[in-house]
Amino acid sequence: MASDERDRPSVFARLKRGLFMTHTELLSKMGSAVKATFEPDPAALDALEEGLLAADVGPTTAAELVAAVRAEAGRRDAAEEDVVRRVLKAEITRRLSVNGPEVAGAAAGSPRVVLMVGVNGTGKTTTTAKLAARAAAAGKSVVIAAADTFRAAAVEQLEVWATRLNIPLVKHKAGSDPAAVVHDACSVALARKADLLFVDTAGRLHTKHNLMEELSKIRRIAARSIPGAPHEVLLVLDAVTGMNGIAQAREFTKTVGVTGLVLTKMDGTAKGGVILAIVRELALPVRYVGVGETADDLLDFDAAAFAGALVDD
Ligand SMILES: Nc1nc2c(ncn2[C@@H]2O[C@H](COP(=O)(O)OP(=O)(O)O)[C@@H](O)[C@H]2O)c(=O)[nH]1
Ligand SMILES: [Mg+2]
Repeated sequence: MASDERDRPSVFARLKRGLFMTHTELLSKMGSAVKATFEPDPAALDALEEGLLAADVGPTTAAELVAAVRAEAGRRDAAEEDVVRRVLKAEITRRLSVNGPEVAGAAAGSPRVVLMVGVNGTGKTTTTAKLAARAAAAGKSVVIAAADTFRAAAVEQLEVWATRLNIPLVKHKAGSDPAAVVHDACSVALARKADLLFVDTAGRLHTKHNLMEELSKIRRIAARSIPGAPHEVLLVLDAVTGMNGIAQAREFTKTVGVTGLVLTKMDGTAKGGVILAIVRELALPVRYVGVGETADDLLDFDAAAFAGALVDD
């Protein structure tokens, strides 16, 4: 976690608020899963599996988590009340602790470039602004590139954020080549000796091939201007639509070299368990979780804290 100790309770509380529905449902199923201390109750284990499925962890993960609980609860020396909770927490934490591809550091004195990708409406622009805001608040020098040139509204949306946050924004007019925006933004970031350059991109679906080509070109242009860029590629996924977006997500991971995930809209109707299904599918680490629409509503992802928020009282 980048935030200091004093921030921890509030971060945890906000994560827990976001997961409240999932948490409550799961707890109600979890309670009776193991009645006798070392005698798992099959009906209760079925109820637990149902609860996990309702939390959107996916059928494979649900079955495996129940199997883990059954195995542990069946051990004669597992004479503890909270065996279900303990096993679930450990298993969920382990499954979410994915290393993912190595994230390159920026060369000394050159900006670190973070590329935001994903399909339309997942929260790329909002997350770009949130990340820029938190970096600026931490005293970093930040530049934003409006490389979603597909719609004029996209540039305007980012401009509103940039103005409010007082962060320099590099933009061209709608319809121009996004790689040219990135080229300019790299020059601006270098000239300002910025620490970070965040690149917002377009996410339209109907021209998937062009979009992927466009992202490849953005990558090439960034790498030509700044060594090692983009240092990080964050795939932004909407937790509400969850697994529906997984096919497209795989497309991005194949073609643009995603280094990590951002799961947005965890404050809404999303079932928290979907993170387990997504991480299992994409084998990429979750870096951030979006829990609202304001600049503050972004949490660093912490596997153990997430597991705790899901299954602790
Ligand atoms: N509740 C909630 N809304 C979000 C979150 N992240 C983004 N949004 C909203 O989702 C909508 C689409 O976000 P946007 O950043 O424009 O998505 P983009 O098309 O990927 O750039 C906007 O109305 C955002 O305010 C989040 O974490 N929680
Ligand atoms: Mg956008």
